[in-house]
Amino acid sequence: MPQDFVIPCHLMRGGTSRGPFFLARDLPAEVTARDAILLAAMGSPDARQIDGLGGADPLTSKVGIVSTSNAPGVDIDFLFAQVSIKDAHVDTTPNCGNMLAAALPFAIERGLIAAGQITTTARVRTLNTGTLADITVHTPDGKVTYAGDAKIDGVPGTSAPVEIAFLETEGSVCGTLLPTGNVVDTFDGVRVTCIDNGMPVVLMRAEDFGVSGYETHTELNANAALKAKLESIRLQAGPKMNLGDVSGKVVPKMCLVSPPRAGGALSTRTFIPHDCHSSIGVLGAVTVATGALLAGSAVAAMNATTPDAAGNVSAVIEHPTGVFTVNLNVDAQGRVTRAALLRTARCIMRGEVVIPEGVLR
Ligand code: NQM
Repeated sequence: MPQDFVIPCHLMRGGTSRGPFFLARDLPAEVTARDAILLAAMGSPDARQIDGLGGADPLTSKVGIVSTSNAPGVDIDFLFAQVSIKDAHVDTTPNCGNMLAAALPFAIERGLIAAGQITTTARVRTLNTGTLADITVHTPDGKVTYAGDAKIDGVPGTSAPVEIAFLETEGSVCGTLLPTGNVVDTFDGVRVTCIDNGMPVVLMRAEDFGVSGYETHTELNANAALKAKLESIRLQAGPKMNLGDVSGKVVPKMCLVSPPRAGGALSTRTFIPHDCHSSIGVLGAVTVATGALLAGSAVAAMNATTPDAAGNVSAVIEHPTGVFTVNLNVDAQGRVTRAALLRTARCIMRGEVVIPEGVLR
């Protein structure tokens, strides 16, 4: 008789992303078998993800996998999986700071972490890259609360704050901050900065592509000629950033930068990498802020902020639906040593995902 796979799962919003969260022990350890389950759970490959939990958008085709950590000083491990919508492909190369925001609430709900009486802080390692972050959530009376006054652009309403402080993010995926060895490279005649401070990103000036950089993400998503130009540069930059052939990968992200126009440090439109983000990724924002502070970078001249004498700078990154504030600490050599930011999270559903045998591909 055909058997269903029935796997405990919470559907969580983390920042401006959403997806199912699993305990690692509830999924197969073997990667091919695990990915088959994740694809079936999300309803991929299918443009509408009609037969699964995916929301037919890269920001809602994401999965979080959480376990207790055995690394010294680390409380929990978080593995992020970007599930392709149209292809039978799961990418665990990059981080996702948005989904990371839901990892600690989920770990507390599933009993991996004992909650404090007011707040709970835990050190979380993102297994994709080894990146460490100290995360604090609100836990009045020893229970996670999602209700609160914190507001992030891209999410309606307010929620309890989730504070994330990344400790060392340089070269997370590419090995070094400037993986091509240059502050500026030129591809197809366009000056770019290839950089990784938590997320591999190619920084470019919007004006070099004949756009203002203030278009809506929907307008940019309809611009096929622009997308083709960006993909050509991405395919050349990827191997030079130690990422190999990136044709099937979701990194590097492609970020168009223009001068700020809402009082921020600069304005961005980020392709992740083929769709324009409706806001900006978390580690994407950390990396963009780092690149903007870098002397001589392709977009440095557009940056309207500088660190104070103690090396602190609050970089307000403008994006299509508002702003994202990243608080950076910069050392005497100009190296970013810490990045703190605010997210929110929510548990949307607690239950089980059911996968009939015939759905596994
Ligand atoms: O950059 C989108 C998101 C992300 C990733 C993406 C992210 C990050 O908004 O840390 O959060 O760049 O694919 O969830």
